[in-house]
Amino acid sequence: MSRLIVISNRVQAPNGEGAGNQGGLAVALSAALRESSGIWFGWSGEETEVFTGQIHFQRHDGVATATIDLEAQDVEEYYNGFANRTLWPLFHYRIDLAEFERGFADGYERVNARFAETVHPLIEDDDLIWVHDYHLIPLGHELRQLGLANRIGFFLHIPWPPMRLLLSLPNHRDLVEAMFAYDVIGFHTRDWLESFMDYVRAQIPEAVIGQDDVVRFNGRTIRTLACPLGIDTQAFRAMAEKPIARRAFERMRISSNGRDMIIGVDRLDYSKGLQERFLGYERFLASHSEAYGRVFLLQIAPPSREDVQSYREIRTTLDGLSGRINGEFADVEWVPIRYVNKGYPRDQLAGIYRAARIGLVTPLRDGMNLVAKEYVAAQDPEDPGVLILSRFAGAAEQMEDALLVNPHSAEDIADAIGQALAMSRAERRRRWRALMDDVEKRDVSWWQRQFTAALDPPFEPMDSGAAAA
Ligand code: GDG
Repeated sequence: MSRLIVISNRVQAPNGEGAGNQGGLAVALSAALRESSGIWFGWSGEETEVFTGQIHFQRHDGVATATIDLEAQDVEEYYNGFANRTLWPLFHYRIDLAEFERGFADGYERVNARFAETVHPLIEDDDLIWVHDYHLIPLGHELRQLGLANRIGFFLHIPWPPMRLLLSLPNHRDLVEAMFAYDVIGFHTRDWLESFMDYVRAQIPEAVIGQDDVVRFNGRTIRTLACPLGIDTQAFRAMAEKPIARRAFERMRISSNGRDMIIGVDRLDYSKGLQERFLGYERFLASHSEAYGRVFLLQIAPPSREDVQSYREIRTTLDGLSGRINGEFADVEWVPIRYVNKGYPRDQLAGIYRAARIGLVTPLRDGMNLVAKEYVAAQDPEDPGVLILSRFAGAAEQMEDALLVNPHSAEDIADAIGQALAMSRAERRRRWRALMDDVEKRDVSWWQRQFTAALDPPFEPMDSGAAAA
């Protein structure tokens, strides 16, 4: 078995919080790393005066990690800059928020080169390399420049934008061409994969797109695939049954006081459609006076990326909007929105999800969205809640039994809330079963196996050109 080297911006190795209390991705990657005696490499999250390339080796719960510190300028240009102010908005179709600065692009290139130079000596001949996400798109190319011949895969956790949007990125072709250094490129959905292929077809005519989504370029063969990330379903279900989750469930039931709870859980990020969600809920209240005092929305929104201006702005907007809606509809015994700007431990979240009649997951654009899957996994099979899900989340491709909505339409959201509250138990159970079957089948281990099997195929697919010769 080849050793696996996982490379991502930040390392999320086990933190000793106990089974299930760790995000599914960290659990699955940690399991694969343990099994192959691999290493997880990334940025420590710390800053240093001058970049030294010094690696901090640690071991967490049997997982070896290797981290490096970055200079303040690296963090500003690579992380807050190109990753979070250029690529994140652009790839989430928010060209209005994307900032294009040469300094950001230079910092991005510099840090990717630093990652490559630092990790390179750790890599042995038979290792499989698995690079994650938009922070590190050119890393494979940087590693090839250093002469690395190993199999290298890349998985993108966010959407791939439509070609016409990507054209607004200076040097867009360099970014995409660099991806041909990988052997495997994975996306969550067919949609994102097809947008990638559209770009390649139109902008890189030298690349040949063959059958089964294979791209040939400059003598290299790159396999692309749609491989939806799942959650650690079993662990999450087990966690929802544990005493801490049960206590959180009971506390929510008591504090709900017989009212139906609608739950939203999202990082405070403009891609999550929180403003539009609040407006949709407001529309529901405005047209359903019978719901006054009988329903409330609990929105948990831990702040993120507070160094970036657009994230500070969304916080101000939501403070104002939740205040306005509460001011308009609340009475002395009822507040329609509980808006909470902090995070909760996963086991408590599981209990809170279970207590909610509706899971309201309405991102404007999302690579996948794991909250939708967690909400489903936490439900009581006898009396499950209803998932309302944005059509524009990658998860919608697999979750057609949710109530799918256009997150930009307040009317759509309002109608879906009304429909969910009125839904019979039989229909709730039917929809939940269908959703849960897939959440169980395509869980995070399934995803990890699919990707690593593509990266490390049991035999090389026969090249038709070579076979003819
Ligand atoms: C990116 C892509 C893709 C949230 N609040 C708390 C908390 N969370 C956890 C959730 C969930 C995770 O964070 C969020 O995952 P999402 O998938 O919903 O969204 P992003 O963070 O934007 O992730 C996304 C994902 O990468 C994986 O590929 O699905 O499309 O944008 O697990 O539960 N966890 C805790 N407390 C909180 O308050 N403990």
